[in-house]
Amino acid sequence: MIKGITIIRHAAGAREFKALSRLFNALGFERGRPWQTPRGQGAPFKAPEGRLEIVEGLETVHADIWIEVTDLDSLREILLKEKSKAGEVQPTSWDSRFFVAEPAKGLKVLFWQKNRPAQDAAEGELNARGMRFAVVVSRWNSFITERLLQGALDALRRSGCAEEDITVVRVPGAFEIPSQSRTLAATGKYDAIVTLGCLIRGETDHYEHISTEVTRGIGQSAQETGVPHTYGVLTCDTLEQALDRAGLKAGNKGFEAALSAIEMVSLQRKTGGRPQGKKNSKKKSASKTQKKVAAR
Ligand code: DLZ
Repeated sequence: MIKGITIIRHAAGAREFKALSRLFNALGFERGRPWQTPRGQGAPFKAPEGRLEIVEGLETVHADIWIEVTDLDSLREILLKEKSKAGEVQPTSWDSRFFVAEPAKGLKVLFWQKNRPAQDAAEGELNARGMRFAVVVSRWNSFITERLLQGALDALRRSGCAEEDITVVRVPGAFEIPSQSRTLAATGKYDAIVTLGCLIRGETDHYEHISTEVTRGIGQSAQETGVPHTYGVLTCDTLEQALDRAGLKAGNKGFEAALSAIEMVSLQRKTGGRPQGKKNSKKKSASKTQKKVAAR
């Protein structure tokens, strides 16, 4: 029933409103839709995750808002650069570090980050801000694939991906997914490709051939272009099974495929894949393989 949590901060005048909007934008929050009426204005900012936590007892630090972050030190640098008050980083008693900032008079914001053991394995994060995705979805069994698409879009938006960074491309059937995915990957415009389709065994005697070819083609496109592709193509025996995997009993495989895509982009950036920022928009940034593929 509950959809979200909103914390309202009344800015002390238009100047503070502008300064806070600028700062929160610089910190990496996704901007919501701003509003303005004769009585005032609002600038919403969204976080990938929201929590309401009720605390009793020993907690001594006071702040109006607590924000969990993935890179505490860079964030503090941004605040200092923006001439915001930011206290020293301190350890908590719960295996984390934090500092308190006061970006406007009387507004205390606590930023914290969980400690991770040094030997922790590299893994991707689920923040899609600044990442660009193409979603290739087939129309065959659209009753199912449109649900997968809604799941994928939901995952991307909730993870901070901006609307203009999502491109949806529809193809006739699952068989067409690999070639279109490859065309898109080769443009160099996307950080990852999410593939969505639905093959139902009962409806086709060449089910085995199509599903093998689709799976192989998607994998091959990923390997040859270097662009992560994730697999949200259902291969089911019955419509009922497909329905379960498109939002009923077994979750939504479109949502899962989109989350995997975000994680893979993040991981690729951490492990020396395509550099952040240079990604994609200019032809110059495409890898040699991508250029070769594009030229075919
Ligand atoms: C032909 C066909 C059949 C029989 N079944 C499916 C299916 O269950 N799911 C799907 O996505 N596509 C199916 N197709 C269409 C092929 O994927 C392809 O679009 C056509 O053969 C045209 O190349």
